[in-house]
Amino acid sequence: MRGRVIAAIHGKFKVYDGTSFYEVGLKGNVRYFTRNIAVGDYVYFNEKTLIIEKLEPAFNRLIRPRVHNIDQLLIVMSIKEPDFSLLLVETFLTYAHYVEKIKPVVIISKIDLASKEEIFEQTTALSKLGVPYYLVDNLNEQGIEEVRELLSGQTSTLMGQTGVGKSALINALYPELDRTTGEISIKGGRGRHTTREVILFPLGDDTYLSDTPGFSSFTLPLFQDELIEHYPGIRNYLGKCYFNDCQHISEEQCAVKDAVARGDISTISYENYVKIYKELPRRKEQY
Ligand SMILES: Nc1nc2c(ncn2[C@@H]2O[C@H](COP(=O)(O)OP(=O)(O)OP(=O)(O)O)[C@@H](O)[C@H]2O)c(=O)[nH]1
Ligand SMILES: [Mg+2]
Ligand SMILES: [Zn+2]
Repeated sequence: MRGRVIAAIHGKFKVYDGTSFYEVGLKGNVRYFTRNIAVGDYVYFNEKTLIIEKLEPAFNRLIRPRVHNIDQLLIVMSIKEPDFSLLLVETFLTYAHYVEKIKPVVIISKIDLASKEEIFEQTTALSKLGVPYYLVDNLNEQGIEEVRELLSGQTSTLMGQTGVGKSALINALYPELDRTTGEISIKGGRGRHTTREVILFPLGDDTYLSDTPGFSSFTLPLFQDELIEHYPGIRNYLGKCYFNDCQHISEEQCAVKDAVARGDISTISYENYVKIYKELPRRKEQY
């Protein structure tokens, strides 16, 4: 039998074959499997013994959230509570480009909490980056139909800080899934019903959506000199600077800095790039 892993619980896996659900396990030398199988993987298992026999290679693997074979990354960012952060959106977009074969979209949630002007400021920044975005109010079900259409026939995963409304979005899309959502405490700590596990929901017609735990910080798995290849907006200027190995920080005749001066790249976006660059490790020289 071939099925898709939709949840992983204490070394057991819940698998869906398109019609039924199975709880399958591992036997023998399993270290390879436990280290490699994640939600979203396709596995072959024995229907009688319920033992996984083979793992199909994944076409992509996200480490955080840990989920495999994902077509679309839904980056959820609330306009407020917590505050919108272009820096985080750009970090996630960089990650999506690094992962490969995944299409990122940004979902701005909690639009009921902000004015049109505040929303416009953020959507303008996203347009400049060339990333598609959606606006939703999960509680009053605004913009939900558009997201539902986006999901059709795809495997999508939610990604975002804790409390931005990922589980609430699933509830608005598919009330029958009945996701518990968290109340954010006044101190801005974790919600009481914060999502703890990655879970993939089969929604019919080859459509899958995964809910994931939120996080408060995210570090890119990149060295400094790799950032230019993946950073949204800035990556379009790769190879256009005077110096081949230009990092767009303090070099002369830099196409990126020219683009900032012209307004083609926003100053905020460029400052975010520099900030992230400085926090990444430098690649060790190899001789
Ligand atoms: N005003 C408003 N509140 C929302 C909206 N979406 C979610 N919320 C509230 O925000 C809080 C957090 O929502 P969750 O869906 O639990 O957030 P989450 O992203 O799943 O959080 P984690 O599971 O911790 O990662 C809850 O109190 C929701 O009711 C929205 O569109 N508007
Ligand atoms: Mg949640
Ligand atoms: Zn440059």
